[in-house]
Amino acid sequence: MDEEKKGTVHYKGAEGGWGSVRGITETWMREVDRPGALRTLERQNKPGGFMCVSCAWTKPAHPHAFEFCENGAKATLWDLTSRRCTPQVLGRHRVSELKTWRDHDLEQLGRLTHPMRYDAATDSYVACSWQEAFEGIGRELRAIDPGSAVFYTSGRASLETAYLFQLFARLYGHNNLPDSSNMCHETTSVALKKLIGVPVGTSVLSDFHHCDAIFFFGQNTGTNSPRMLHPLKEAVERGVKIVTFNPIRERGLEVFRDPQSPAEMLHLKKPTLISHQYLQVRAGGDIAAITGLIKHILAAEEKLWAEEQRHVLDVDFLEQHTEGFEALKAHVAGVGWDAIEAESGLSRADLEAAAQVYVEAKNTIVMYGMGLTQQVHGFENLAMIVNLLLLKGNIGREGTGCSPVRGHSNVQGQRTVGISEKPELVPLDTLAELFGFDPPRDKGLNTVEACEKILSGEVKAFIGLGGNFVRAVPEREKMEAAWTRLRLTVQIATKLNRSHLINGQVAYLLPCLSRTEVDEQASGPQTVTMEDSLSCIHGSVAHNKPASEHLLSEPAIVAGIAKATLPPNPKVQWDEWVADYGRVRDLIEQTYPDEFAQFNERLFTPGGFYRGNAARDRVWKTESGKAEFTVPDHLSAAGFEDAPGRYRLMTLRSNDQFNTTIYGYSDRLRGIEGTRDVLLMHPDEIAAAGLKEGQVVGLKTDAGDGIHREVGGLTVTPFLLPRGCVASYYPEMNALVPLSHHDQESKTPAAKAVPVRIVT
Ligand SMILES: Nc1nc2c(c(=O)[nH]1)N[C@H]1C(S)=C(S)[C@@H](COP(=O)(O)OP(=O)(O)OC[C@H]3O[C@@H](n4cnc5c(=O)[nH]c(N)nc54)[C@H](O)[C@@H]3O)O[C@H]1N2
Ligand SMILES: Nc1nc2c(c(=O)[nH]1)N[C@H]1C(S)=C(S)[C@@H](COP(=O)(O)OP(=O)(O)OC[C@H]3O[C@@H](n4cnc5c(=O)[nH]c(N)nc54)[C@H](O)[C@@H]3O)O[C@H]1N2
Ligand SMILES: [Mo]
Repeated sequence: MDEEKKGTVHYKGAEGGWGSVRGITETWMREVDRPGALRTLERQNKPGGFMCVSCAWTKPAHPHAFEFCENGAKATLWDLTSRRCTPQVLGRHRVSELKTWRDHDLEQLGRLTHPMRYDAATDSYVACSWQEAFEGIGRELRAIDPGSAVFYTSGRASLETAYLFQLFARLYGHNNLPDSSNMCHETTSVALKKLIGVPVGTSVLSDFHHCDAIFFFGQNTGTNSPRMLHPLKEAVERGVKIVTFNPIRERGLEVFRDPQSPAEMLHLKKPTLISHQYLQVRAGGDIAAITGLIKHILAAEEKLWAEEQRHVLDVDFLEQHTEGFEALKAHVAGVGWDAIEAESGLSRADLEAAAQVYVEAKNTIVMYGMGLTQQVHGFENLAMIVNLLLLKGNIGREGTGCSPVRGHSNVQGQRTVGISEKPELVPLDTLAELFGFDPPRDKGLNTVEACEKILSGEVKAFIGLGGNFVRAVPEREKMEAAWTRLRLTVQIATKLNRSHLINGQVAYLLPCLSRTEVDEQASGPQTVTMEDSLSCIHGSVAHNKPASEHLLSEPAIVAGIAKATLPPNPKVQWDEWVADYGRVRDLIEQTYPDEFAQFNERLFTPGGFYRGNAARDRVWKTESGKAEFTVPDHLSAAGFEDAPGRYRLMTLRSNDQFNTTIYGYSDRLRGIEGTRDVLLMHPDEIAAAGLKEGQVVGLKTDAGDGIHREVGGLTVTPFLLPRGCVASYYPEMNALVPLSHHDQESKTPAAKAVPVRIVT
């Protein structure tokens, strides 16, 4: 990035293009001295290759030559790094010293190579054998009440691993299975399940070929799911209108230069304009914005009916398939445009223009991400999306659908195969029969509840299957303090992160294979599987040599701990399952026969095999048996009042990170370089607050709960945000998020509108 663009407002180049290619090569040069790296990237997201470890966007049946994006490549190369975090390397530093390092520098130590145990006497990690680790963990788990243990999953582990992990938890005796999705799309799982009867989206890839409009809320495609830009670009070229609601003008949703197109790369052809209309809604303003859209749609319906006796709405669908339309209609009529404009920050004219796109489109897809789910009234955000779609029968018809854009590459699939704290979502009777035991039937802990019970001291043991729990959750200071009071902490990981430095009294760090590495077991090299955002299941085959000969696969680690913990059970054959993951897939098929029929035969179906979706077939597995309209109780999703000096803080991902993994310090598409310690603010608001560009300030939480939470060292940086909104980066800002600040229904932490004040 040019010197003059440092820390400034907006990057002018398109998403994709040479910038993304340079992003890839820079990481590659830094991280990998292996010649095979490019071959590895060629295999990414292809049949017979491995499925990207980055986002969950679907993998098409006819992939591009390079079916990966800048950030998928970075994620792969991050795993392929030549650096090694051996016990010798780690042993050079006390854990208390490592705690002062930045996230980026911790992971830069490289791939973990040996199982290790924390030695409190020397405040350092020491190597141990796998057997010692398993026996030590088993001993601790046997000594406590199973209900006081928490087994966390980050969304990267395969279906096979996830299935074994949930089975272990239930055989041991709890449903405490929080997942990264509890901080992410749990709002989706709860809201869509209640309103349309399925916990996942209803669109499939071919719908993108048949839609006329796409409404896009709170998702940053250019950074977080760049491969999705291809179908979006193709849609735009077909004349599809994309309407985007986002407080930030995200580059990837404005223009896209296709790295697969030589003409676009050489600037012979103009890059594609993605959004037809771009509405910079205020953080938390989407309920109001959609209320405005619906107001216009209902007015258009009245007008068309009066003038031509024709409908805008799909009245047959409303009649046959939905419940609660009249109540919504009455509610919307009662909300004034002034209130809508004030809360959404958008003008009536703009909202009417956007609504008119919806009125005119035969088929519409709505896509959304964290901007909607991570809000105190996130459930109501999604209920408004469902309301909008139902008006014109835009669910369960070709070219339509509700399409949440998922995060981690297998986060949706883990829930499909039983990682859930909610017993009603898991076929416990089938598990009981298959494995001859009495599974726990009480509700387990989700992420926020697990945090509450860690704070209260009721949780004694934590096993993390990947992820960086302590760094990803809200209420950092208290959580880190409480963490050290746990009796046992076990982290299964590829690279060192902050959660590995805040240890319980007994702590193990267990290194595993990454998805690109050959997983050799007794029956030969193994395949693993994942489910993408569009409910398609793919086999993933690795080709690389493991980063260390001491690594075990995730299934082998889970089985190792389980065997050391549980009494023998003839129906539970950990060794046989680990020897051949095909047998685990047989178990998944037996547990979920409708979704996973002939699982092993269908592993390599091009484009994955679709596991089906009742709402797509207009079968509504809801309480009423119909798709449900909802009258929202709030006009703001933020969950707190505006007040002088109080801002809505959005915690953002940069283009150079994957969640808590910080690749570098370049948020290229937003033009922010060299630092993450920024406070983004509109120039007018900088002036109004009496601040100056470049001034270093702090933020403190303004939640009125008497708890002091503050982060300092943030450079005021002008950025075009809506009124009353400021932004900075996740995970640094998690210290400001109160644990109680979460979606009311699903308990997803509300990280996209946190009440803060500026401290000078
Ligand atoms: N490269 C890369 N890829 C990733 C990840 C990563 O960190 N790096 N993370 C993965 C994971 S786990 C997930 S969950 C996804 C996350 O992907 P996203 O869902 O895109 O999540 P965020 O990056 O948090 O950004 C959310 C977007 O919402 C906007 N926004 C904030 N508040 C509001 C609001 O109130 N209303 C609206 N309409 N918009 C709002 C922000 O400006 C931002 O553009 O990406 C996945 N893919
Ligand atoms: N303020 C704020 N907080 C947020 C969010 C936000 O937008 N704002 N987003 C939330 C969201 S959407 C999510 S999903 C969570 C993310 O929370 P997590 O999923 O817990 O965190 P990650 O950063 O994805 O985890 C990274 C670590 O996973 C390990 N890892 C990587 N690959 C593998 C593997 O193949 N196997 C194993 N076993 N380990 C591996 C590495 O050690 C790496 O350090 O954070 C949430 N927290
Ligand atoms: Mo996520």
